[in-house]
Amino acid sequence: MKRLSTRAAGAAAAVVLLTGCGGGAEEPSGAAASTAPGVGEVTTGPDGVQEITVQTQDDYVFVPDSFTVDPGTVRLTVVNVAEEMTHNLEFTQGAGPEEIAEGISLVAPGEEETIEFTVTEPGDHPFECSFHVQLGQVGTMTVRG
Ligand SMILES: [Cu+2]
Repeated sequence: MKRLSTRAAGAAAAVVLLTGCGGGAEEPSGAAASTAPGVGEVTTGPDGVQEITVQTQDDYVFVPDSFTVDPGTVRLTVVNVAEEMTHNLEFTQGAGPEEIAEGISLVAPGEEETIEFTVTEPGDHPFECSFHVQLGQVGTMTVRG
């Protein structure tokens, strides 16, 4: 991936002095990729099922990497907006208060996959992309008590 530097050195420093240096808020915490509408928002579908969409892209993060649901049925979609990277989402075995056998074994670039499962135990249910867990691609679904 190539990075373009748009910073002009030298003469521009004088301008910086005039305008102050507090305006560098253009890059929102490293998230270059835009997020699709509705991603990360837990909503309730017409059938009463909680719905959440998590996005993946050409890096090693889930967006969001944490979300909270109520006990009950959850419909989880992973939308992979990557151009090159394939991801998955599995609940980490033995890490949460209950086992969630359902998982998304593969989401190709540009694809999305949906699973549905039921949770009953409050607490943190860690999940991971098994391809990239060692690169830190993990997240947490919290079930309210
Ligand atoms: Cu991954």
